[in-house]
Order: sequence, then C-alpha cells, then structure tokens
Amino acid sequence: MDESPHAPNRPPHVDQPFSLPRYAAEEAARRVAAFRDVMATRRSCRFFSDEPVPRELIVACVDAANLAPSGANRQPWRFVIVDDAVLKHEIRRAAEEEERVSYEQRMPDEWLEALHPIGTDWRKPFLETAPYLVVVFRVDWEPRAGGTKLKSYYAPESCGIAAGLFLAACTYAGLATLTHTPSPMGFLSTILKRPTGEKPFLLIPVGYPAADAVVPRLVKRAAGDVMTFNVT
Ligand code: IYR
Repeated sequence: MDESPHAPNRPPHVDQPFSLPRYAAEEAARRVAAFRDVMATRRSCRFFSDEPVPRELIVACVDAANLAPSGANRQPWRFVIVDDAVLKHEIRRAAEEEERVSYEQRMPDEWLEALHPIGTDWRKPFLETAPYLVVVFRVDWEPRAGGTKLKSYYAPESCGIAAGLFLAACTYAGLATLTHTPSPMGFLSTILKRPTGEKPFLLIPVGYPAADAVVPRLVKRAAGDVMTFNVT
C-alpha cells in the first residue's frame, strides 16, 4: 500500500476532500483581470442616492463576507445592518459630535493635511442618506454558559478580511460603499446595544451612488510599486 506523503501531518478527523477548478493560465489571467476591473470601479462614496436597495442583496453580500478565513474558524465578526431612519439619525448625530471634536481638536495638522485631497470634514450626511449602514463588530470573546468566555484569535485580521470580502461583494453587485471610521466609535455599541465582548470595527454605508456623486481624483500606485519578489 502507498503511504501518502501527507499522512504524518494529517489527523484522522481532517478528512474532507479538497480541490479547486483548474484553469489554463490564459483563462486564469482573464478571470483575475475581470475581477480586477470590477474592483477598479470601487471608490469610497460619500454621496448616496436614497433609492432603496433590496435587503436580500445586503444579506447576499454578508453571506459572501462570512466565508472569510478566521483565527481558529471563530468567525469573530458580526454585521449589524441598520436601515431604520431613527437609528440612522442617532448614529449620524453621535458620529458628527465625535468627528467635530476630532477635526477641530484631536487630529494633528499633519493628519488634516493628509486628508485635504479627500475633502472630508466633520459633517456626515451620508449616514442618513445611504439606505444601509452596515456596522462590522469585532468579537473579542463570546459569553459561554457558566460565565466563561470563548476567546477569538486574530480578530482584527479576521475582521479586516471579512470586511474586504464584503466590500468586494457590494462592488460586484453594483453597490457603492464607504469605509467610515468615526473616532472614537464606542457610541455604536451603545446605540446598537451590542454585548461587551464586541467592539465596533468599521461602519460601512451602502447604497447606490447619487446621480451627482463625485469623488476625489486619486491616483493609485502601480502594483509593481507595492510588490517585490524575494529580497530587494
Ligand atoms: N474618520 C474621519 C477622518 C478620516 C480619516 C481618514 I485616515 C480618512 O481616509 C478619511 C477620513 C472621517 O471619517 O471623516
């Protein structure tokens, strides 16, 4: 009998067969380029249409994001979808209160200068215009029976990957997104009544861009400038 070369590292319960579709090199390159072209349409949008978006579409995007790899497969993210006008209003009010202090007192000049090309300020009307505010919470631990805590591993990395997949899924569906980080974001835990083991990670307004939406003329660095093979 042939012994698999993997056998020594393979515990008996790791037994589900795994394979992937194999593409010819040209077909693989075409597929990547098509994905890249979809992602190139994504811009951080601050001007949303109030046109409604079906809830099923957001659910489908979360379903895709939820496939992200995570530390020990704990899936340490929760996606809280806000489409209630009263909650959106409360979130806008609280975010603008923090952002006003940040822009006027907390952010050093160097940071404000870095943001100047983006054109942001403390006003966040998109928090009420966008049909959805998707708030990603990072789960640091989950309460377990008997008062113990089930710990997450690599929660920030895991949430970052899940949020990235969510943005990609929205983009693929033709939905505009913004990665908004009102700071500090503790107010989201209060308003959305989240348990203590969860911390707000990212606030993502989602919807269609307004007909007159504009974005800054940003230039992305070429991939070759952010990549290197082996030692430089
Ligand atoms: N959180 C603030 C400031 C801000 C910070 C960075 I870094 C940005 O890329 C954009 C904005 C805000 O949302 O306005």
